[in-house]
Amino acid sequence: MMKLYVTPGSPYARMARIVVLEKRLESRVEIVAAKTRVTDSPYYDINPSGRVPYLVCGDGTGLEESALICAYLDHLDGKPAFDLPGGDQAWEGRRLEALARSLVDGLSVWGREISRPENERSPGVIQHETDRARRMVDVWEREIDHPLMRGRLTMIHVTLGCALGLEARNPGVRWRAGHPKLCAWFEAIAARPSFIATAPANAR
Ligand SMILES: N[C@@H](CCC(=O)N[C@@H](CS)C(=O)NCC(=O)O)C(=O)O
Repeated sequence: MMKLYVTPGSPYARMARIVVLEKRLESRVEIVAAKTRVTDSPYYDINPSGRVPYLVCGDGTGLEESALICAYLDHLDGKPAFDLPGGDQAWEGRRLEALARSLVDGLSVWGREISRPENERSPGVIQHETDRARRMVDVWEREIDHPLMRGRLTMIHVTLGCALGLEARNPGVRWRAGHPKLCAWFEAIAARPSFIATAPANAR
């Protein structure tokens, strides 16, 4: 049995949880709640970086980084489903994945900031991430028409879906207004059972 360490609100951990469900790996991967961002958490003995997601494979090897963990899980059966396209579309796929990751990275910095006690928050960081997210959502309203975004589910979709899903965790993340195509795209992906089962709660 493998162990996947997660926190309920982490978008990165959510990507791995989605792959577990989409690939029907529930019986092979135990989901374990990790205690992150506290002094001396016992979790640091398991994963010294203290980050989630973290996958402990059957032989005890530990893997960090959502992209690596998702690829590992996806390849277990020898029939990967979420890999980016190859051939002519390879660079386009990687470009779009990077764009989705850039959005989730910025929203995560913002989310981390608002999870601090109020007197420790940086208004400058929050403003910077608010502005970045606004610009990037405008970009995504155009990119969402890209044929790759309308094709089979890949890590690009999973990453973007988890980024946009952060609206449930941060009331400042209001990406919907003025972005009807992105809204329609998101509604479809958010309705997948794997997305419903891993949807972040409002509580931080
Ligand atoms: N690049 C990493 C990012 C993982 C990450 O930043 N996870 C956050 C939760 S969203 C975390 O574990 N934070 C705990 C900490 O910083 O101590 C990935 O893709 O897996």
